[in-house]
Amino acid sequence: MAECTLREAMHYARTSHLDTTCERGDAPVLYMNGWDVFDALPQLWDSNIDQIPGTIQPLTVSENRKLNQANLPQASEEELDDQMVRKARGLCKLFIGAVGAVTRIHQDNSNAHAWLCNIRGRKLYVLCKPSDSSKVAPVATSGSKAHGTKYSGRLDPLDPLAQLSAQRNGLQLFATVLEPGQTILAPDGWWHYAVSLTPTITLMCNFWDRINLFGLHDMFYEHLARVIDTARREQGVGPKVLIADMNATRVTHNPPIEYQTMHSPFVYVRDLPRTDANVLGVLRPSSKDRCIVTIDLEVDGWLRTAEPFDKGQHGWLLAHGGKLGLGVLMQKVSVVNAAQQQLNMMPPAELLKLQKQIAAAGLQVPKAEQPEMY
Ligand SMILES: O=C(O)CCC(=O)C(=O)O
Repeated sequence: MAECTLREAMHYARTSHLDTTCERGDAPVLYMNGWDVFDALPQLWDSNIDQIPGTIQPLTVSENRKLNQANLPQASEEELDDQMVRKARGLCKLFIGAVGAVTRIHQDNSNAHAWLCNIRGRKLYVLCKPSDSSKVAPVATSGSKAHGTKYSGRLDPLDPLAQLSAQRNGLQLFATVLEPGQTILAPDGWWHYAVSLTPTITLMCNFWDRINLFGLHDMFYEHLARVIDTARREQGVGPKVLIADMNATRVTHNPPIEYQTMHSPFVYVRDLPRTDANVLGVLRPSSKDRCIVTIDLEVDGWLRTAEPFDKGQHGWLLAHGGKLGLGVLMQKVSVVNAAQQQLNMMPPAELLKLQKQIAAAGLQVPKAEQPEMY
């Protein structure tokens, strides 16, 4: 990361190709890549900037507003308006590229679509289909970021050998040179690569419509999970760091069993069975405030999702956080169903008798432990 003024960055982008330092390999080509221009200069923001003419209906702002209202109802309308403007403008980034400045092939985070508008200069873009992912040789970068990319590929589309092997593997490369004033759309999951052929200025904006809205939800809940996680830790009420003892009791479930979340509004999915591990994402209630997850392996209080979570990684969920003061987060659906079934199958007279006995004893019908809400 290099620090410089905007004027210096512009000067560098305009002139760096005039000497041969980079060409000789004596210095890398620097790229001002993904500058939060509208956060830095909010006076330049105009709510029309992130609009897309035509049939695409971006839902980024309206859906974010709904998610905020549902999950953070204490915010006032003005606060919400302000947050939405910040959100929208934070998704638009500026790129100032010298000749040869490259953005390696990658997929955008959170299933976002992106439009990239070339304001100045000419840029070569190479795109590959999501279904060709394995041929792009994806490497997941560590952790997950709020913006930018989590998935980059090893493929260098300009390397003649890579082109040959792409041809042999049946990998389709879609290439175009973007002229000033032209915009390219990289839909959710499409791999994209860019190289500046002349000095360039590009505006990029991530957005979501009805096709990839789930990605926006994931991003929202993941962010919320992180904020809460951090706050809990800072206040000392969060989960203690628990290093998973991989020799601890392991139980394999074959066939896998189903659990449902008890935890509202979501449960974290971590990449390791440790409370301080990366949050891969969150499981959201899909219906009636609950979501069902299938589990194949248990290590102490941790459950591994049977289905790979978030682009191929298995996620770990805390099943019973009693020891950690977290309360019960998950419960076995099979157990709940079995108890319910017993009650359902009981003849009405017997059921009434049971209820009377319970009431006479001053007991309550046992309920699942109430989850801690956060
Ligand atoms: O350098 C570029 O123009 C591409 C930027 C890009 O692909 C991105 O930010 O997702």
